[in-house]
Amino acid sequence: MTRTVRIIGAPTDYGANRRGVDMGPSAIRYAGLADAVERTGANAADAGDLFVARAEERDPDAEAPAGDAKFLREVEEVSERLAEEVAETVADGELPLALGGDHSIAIGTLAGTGRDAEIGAVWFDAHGDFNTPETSPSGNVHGMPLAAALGRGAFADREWAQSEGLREENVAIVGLRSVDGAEREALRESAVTVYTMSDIDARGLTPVVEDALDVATDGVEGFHVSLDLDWLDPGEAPGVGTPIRGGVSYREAHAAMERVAARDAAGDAVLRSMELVEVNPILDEHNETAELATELAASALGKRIL
Ligand code: EXY
Ligand code: MN
Ligand code: MN
Ligand code: MN
Repeated sequence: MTRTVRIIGAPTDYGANRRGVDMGPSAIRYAGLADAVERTGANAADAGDLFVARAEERDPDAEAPAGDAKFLREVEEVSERLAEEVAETVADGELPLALGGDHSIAIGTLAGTGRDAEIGAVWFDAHGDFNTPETSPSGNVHGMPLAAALGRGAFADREWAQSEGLREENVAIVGLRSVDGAEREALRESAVTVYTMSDIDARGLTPVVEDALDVATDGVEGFHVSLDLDWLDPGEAPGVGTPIRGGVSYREAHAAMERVAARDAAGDAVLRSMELVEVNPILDEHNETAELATELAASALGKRIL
């Protein structure tokens, strides 16, 4: 039976401090996502964009009170809406493909995709996204979604932020190269598996991604792929809000997504959901980061060169 991929836009920048990332869903659609999905043989359905309220006073550079997170209430609203949409999509037997928006949308996708099943996740990112309000140097929630989904720190008291079916043992971060002090300690003592860029340098991309997929599929029903475009080198993906030099190449990113597709096809634990985040079109010359996101999604969904 032909798979239906349901595109869900989450046009939010509440988790970041760079305006423009809320236009990510439009930029990715404009880059031809639906056609790219259909060329993999899947049906593409577009659920449109979630409603995201505009805060009257929106000063993204406003300092968060120490030990707090900026716009957490707004992030909660978006997360709850997105979790509903994702959970319903999965219940309908479709594959949710969420479009950010900053990486705080992962709180909603993971809450939705992990609501009724044990899941794993591969987190492709330059960053750990493992801060909590207490440890964050910026107060920006896009640096916290993985910690939130796993109920770390202050998120232990916030049901809405947690992904019921996700356990640290089934999470693998791939591509880490920028991490904060307390965040590094938290990652070290957690059961999350971290593959840094140094691991990729030493072992090569494919063995690392295969190991990460082993972690994310071990004993679970399905896995989530969270693709932060700042995982790639800024030379390939300039349109991101927090670029960090020394990322993966264009081909390495496609190789990773092709391994995702191969694992999904193997059928033990299927690709249950995916998101493309941190695309900020105003930081781009010719929408190339959105185009890259579209191509990578197609590779993850089974597009082949030959
Ligand atoms: N670790 C820094 C912070 O927490 O503010 C930077 C986080 C950037 C997060 C981007 C989405 O990956
Ligand atoms: Mn439905
Ligand atoms: Mn991220
Ligand atoms: Mn990142």
